[in-house]
Amino acid sequence: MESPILVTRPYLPPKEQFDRLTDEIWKNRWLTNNGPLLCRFEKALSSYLGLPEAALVTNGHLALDIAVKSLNLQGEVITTPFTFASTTHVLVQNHLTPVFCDIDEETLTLDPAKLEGLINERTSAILAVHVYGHPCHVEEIDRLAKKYKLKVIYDAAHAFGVQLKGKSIAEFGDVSAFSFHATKLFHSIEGGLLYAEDLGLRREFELQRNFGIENEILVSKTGGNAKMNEFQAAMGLLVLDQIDDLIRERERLAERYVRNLTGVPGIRYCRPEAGEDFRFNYAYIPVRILPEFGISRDVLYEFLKTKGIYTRRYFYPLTSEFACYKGRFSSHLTPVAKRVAEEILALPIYNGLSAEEVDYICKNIRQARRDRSHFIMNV
Ligand code: T4K
Repeated sequence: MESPILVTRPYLPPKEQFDRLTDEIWKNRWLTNNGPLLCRFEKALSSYLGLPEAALVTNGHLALDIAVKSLNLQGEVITTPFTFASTTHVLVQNHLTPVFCDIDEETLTLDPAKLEGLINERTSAILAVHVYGHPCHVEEIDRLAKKYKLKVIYDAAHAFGVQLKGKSIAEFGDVSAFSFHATKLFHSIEGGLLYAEDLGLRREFELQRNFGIENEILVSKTGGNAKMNEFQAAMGLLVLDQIDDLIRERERLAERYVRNLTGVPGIRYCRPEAGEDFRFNYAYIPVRILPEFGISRDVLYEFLKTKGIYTRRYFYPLTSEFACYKGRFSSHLTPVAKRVAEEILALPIYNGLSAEEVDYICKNIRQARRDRSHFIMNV
């Protein structure tokens, strides 16, 4: 392959379409602060997701930050260490204590069987992640949250377009927070979205994203700045127009990976079972490199780089093992997450990745397996 294959590339709409919307921005002379494109984007998104209204913000991290602040959480929050930095940092930055719960082998989301034992009088919430767009065990989490009067936030950064039981994934828990970062299936350059069924929380999101300002003379909260600008909204509107086609294209690429890698010993593709009332988004292609593969995940990762294939170890290390948290948490308490983090490899998937490139990636994975004794001798 001539150019390197990266784990992801942003989808870009035709430039003329973006130019048309930037012409509108020039005409309106309105760049941010609840502009007309932002309002249009918010309406279009709510309608696409089947939600009464949803609040756009600058990015996914600030969506989580506003979720945490709006729920007035205290003490401990049960969460997963198998995630991106943002999920754990948002708790620590808000003076909350993350309590790490292990994940289950199938979905790689919080294992509800391990959750109840971590709840105590200091627990105020569960912050779960629909990692790779795999829905969490929402019913069990809901049952425990009701039993112990806990709030539930879903980090839905990867889950745009996912539906469960005929509803948007956003409709589970007290608050769902999405990321629309450029590397995501659906993006607005940078961006985030918050949804809550509760009207009071929705009002709170509006205040939190704009300094707590109610009107010119009334500031009722100490909120920050998490406003989305008009250029982000323009990009988001155009990507939204294509989203169903983008998901279908990814589904075809995912099926090609499955066909190519089925039967390769030691490769386990992690994705939820398709069901009648479940719509997946194919945001990532996470595979686990198991001992039967014959070489480790890291050796495969380095080998693929020599072939111009840049996979990523999402999510390694566990957030509980980050240098900034040294000595604070023990990853031995989450053994499944620890093992999965050492085996996981996110393979390239993005709109515009060709079938031939998928074949090339899989051919090299199969070759690494065939030549495994060579790697072992060279360690
Ligand atoms: N919660 C979870 C569970 C998350 O995964 C994330 C973000 C968040 C919360 C927070 O949401 P945001 O505040 O970010 O909206 C990337 C993304 O930056 C990050 O949004 C994402 N998760 C994470 C899983 O992936 P990095 O550090 O891996 O990004 P980077 O720059 O290495 O890019 C990845 C690949 O994409 C590279 O191969 C280059 C390519 N790329 C990247 C950009 C930005 C392009 O080809 N074009 C581009 O414009 O974090």
